[in-house]
Amino acid sequence: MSRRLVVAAAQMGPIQLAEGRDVVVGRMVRLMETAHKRGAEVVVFPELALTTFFPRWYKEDISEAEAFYESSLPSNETAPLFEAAKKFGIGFHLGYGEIAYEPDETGVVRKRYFNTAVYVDPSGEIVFKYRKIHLPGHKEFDPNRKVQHLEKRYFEVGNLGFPVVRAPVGSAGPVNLGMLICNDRRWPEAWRVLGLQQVELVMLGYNTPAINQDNKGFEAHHLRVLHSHLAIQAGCYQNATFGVGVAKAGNEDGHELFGHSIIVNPQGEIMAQATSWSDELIVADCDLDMCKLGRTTIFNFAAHRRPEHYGRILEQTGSVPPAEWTPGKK
Ligand code: CDT
Repeated sequence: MSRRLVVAAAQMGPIQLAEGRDVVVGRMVRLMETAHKRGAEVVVFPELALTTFFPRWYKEDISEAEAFYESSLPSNETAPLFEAAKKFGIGFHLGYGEIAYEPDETGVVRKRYFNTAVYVDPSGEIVFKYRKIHLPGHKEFDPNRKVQHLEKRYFEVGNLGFPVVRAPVGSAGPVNLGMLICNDRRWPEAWRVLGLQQVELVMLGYNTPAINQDNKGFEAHHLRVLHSHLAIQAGCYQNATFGVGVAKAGNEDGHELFGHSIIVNPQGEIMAQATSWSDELIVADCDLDMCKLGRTTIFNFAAHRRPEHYGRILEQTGSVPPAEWTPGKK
């Protein structure tokens, strides 16, 4: 039986601060319709796809930002996405800000905020959820930055690990699905945890500013895109998986996010790439059996991994200076 799956990346143009969920969801439904017309069986939306990238806006009290989060899925406002999935027989991946009432590490139930993504089956059932682990940016207002990046203020570190779930998707039958969110793509450890669960399709959305405010605004634009692609292509190759990296793009609230959404195969090759900074759908016909080559040869983990030498990866967070060699000293 063929394990071919037509995958769509639904890049989204900017969502302005004042733009309502109804308008955004309408845009997303149109992208799903286009995906269906182009034969796609799964569509991947960006990180925090329902609103502007709100961590750029400082609020002293997080509760003032609650309009940017969802406390249930589906809700009245997001129901059209679930209806479109049913109508078009298409699964979808959605990134959103999540409010959850859950016990924390001390067992106390409280209101918690996460940067979350779900994969939804065409039936409307949520198959699984991932909460972003590598939160970039800072927690407090930084007067030295022209644009804030307050993810550490608005979200807790995800508490669901890096799950991979085998679920039927389109005509391919069961597919090993995994998710990463934006900054996670730059961390090989995250990819490898997915690879160790034989992931075949990594869905990841991003909102990446075109300007590096961490370096007083300087980093060449082409390098910003190169680093995003490099990370996704390497992650796919080294873990023998397809990957769909989907941007929110363009000038949002006066600040630029780069696009360049891509679909990548397990060889690390780009199969499709967005060329606009607007709502744009790209599709690729993925032969999931391609994942076998890497997994059974150069990245046959069982045969070649040496975890007994990877201790530092778990023991250390920051880097430490190396041992020094001094001439003539044994
Ligand atoms: N949203 C997100 O994770 N963006 C980061 C850029 C952060 S710059 C402080 C990214 O890695 O693309």
